[in-house]
Amino acid sequence: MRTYTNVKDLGDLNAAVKEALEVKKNRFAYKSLGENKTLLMVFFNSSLRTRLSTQKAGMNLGMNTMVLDINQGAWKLETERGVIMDGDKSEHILEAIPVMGSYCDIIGVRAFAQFENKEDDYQEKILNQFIQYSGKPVFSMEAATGHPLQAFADLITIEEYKKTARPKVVLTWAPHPKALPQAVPNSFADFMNEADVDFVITHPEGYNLDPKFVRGAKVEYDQDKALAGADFVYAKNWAAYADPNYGKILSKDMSWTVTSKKMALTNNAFFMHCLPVRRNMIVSDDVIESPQSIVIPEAANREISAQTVIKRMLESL
Ligand code: AN0
Ligand code: CP
Repeated sequence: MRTYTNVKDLGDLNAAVKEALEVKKNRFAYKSLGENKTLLMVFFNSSLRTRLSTQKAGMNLGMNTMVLDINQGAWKLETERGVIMDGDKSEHILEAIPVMGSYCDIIGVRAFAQFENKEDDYQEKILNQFIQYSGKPVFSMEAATGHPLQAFADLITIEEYKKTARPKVVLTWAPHPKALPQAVPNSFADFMNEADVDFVITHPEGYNLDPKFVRGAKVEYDQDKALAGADFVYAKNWAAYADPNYGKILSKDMSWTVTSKKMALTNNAFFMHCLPVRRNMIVSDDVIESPQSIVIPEAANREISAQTVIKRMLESL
C-alpha cells in the first residue's frame, strides 16, 4: 500500500477488517517488520487520539517514530507556488516535504480543511503534495475531506459490537459552537456505503455532504424518523458543504443533541463518536456515560486501524 486516503485503498474491506482483528489479537506479532524503519507523523492541527494511537501502532511494529508539529517549533510554511515570500513564512512546502521524506520511510499527515477555498480543500492540496513530493508512502491522519483511519476504526468497532448480520447505522448531525470540517462524516459515509449495513444519514436541511461520499445512502431530514430502530447512532457535527454556504454554521438547533429521549427511539443502539466531543451540545452526559456508549473502545481501535495500515505499507516497502 503506497497511499491511504479513502476506503478503496484497503481493497477487499472484509479482508481488511479480518486482518485488523488478527492484528488486535496479537499486536506484537510483526515487531520485526518495522525494525530500522522510521515513521514520521506531521501535524498541521491538534490531536490527542491520532497522535498517540498512530505512534503506538508504529512502536508495536518495531518502528522508530518521530512527530513534527508544524505550528509549534517548525518554520511557518508557504503552500502556494509563485508567491513572493516576503511575509512571515520562512520556508516553502516544496522544499520542506522532500526534506521530511529524506528522514523517514512512511509519513502520516494531518492537515484539516481550512474553509478558505472549497476547491483547495476538496482537491486535498496539502495531502496530495506530500504524496507527490515526499517519495514515501503517505497516509492521512485526517486531511481536508477525509479521516480514513477513524472510519476504519469505526467499522472494526461496529463489527465487534453488532448483534445482527446487517445492523442499521445512523450518522446524525448534532450542534456545535464552531465550524467543523466534513472529513469525519465523509469518511464514515465512504466506509458505511461499502460495508454490509443499512446506512442512513440525518441532518438539518442545508447540511448535505458531498454526493461523492453520500452515494446511495438514504438521507432523512427528520432525525426522529432516522433514529427509529437504529442499532448504532454515530453523532458528529459538520459545517455546511453546499455552496454558497461552504464552511458556515447554518444551525445550532439543540433539538438535534443526542439525548436519552432520542436514544429511546432506537433499537437500544450503541452510541458512537470519534471524539473529542462537546458534552451537552453533541450528546448528553447520561448518554455518553451509559453502558450503550462505546466511544472508548472505538477510540482504542484507532491503534488497530493505524497498525493495519502501517503494516501494509511496511510490507510494500
Ligand atoms: C475535528 C473535526 O471535527 O474534524 C477532529 C475530529 C477527529 N474536531 C474538532 O476540531 C473539534
Ligand atoms: N478522533 C480523532 O482523530 O481524535 P484526535 O483529533 O484527538 O486525534
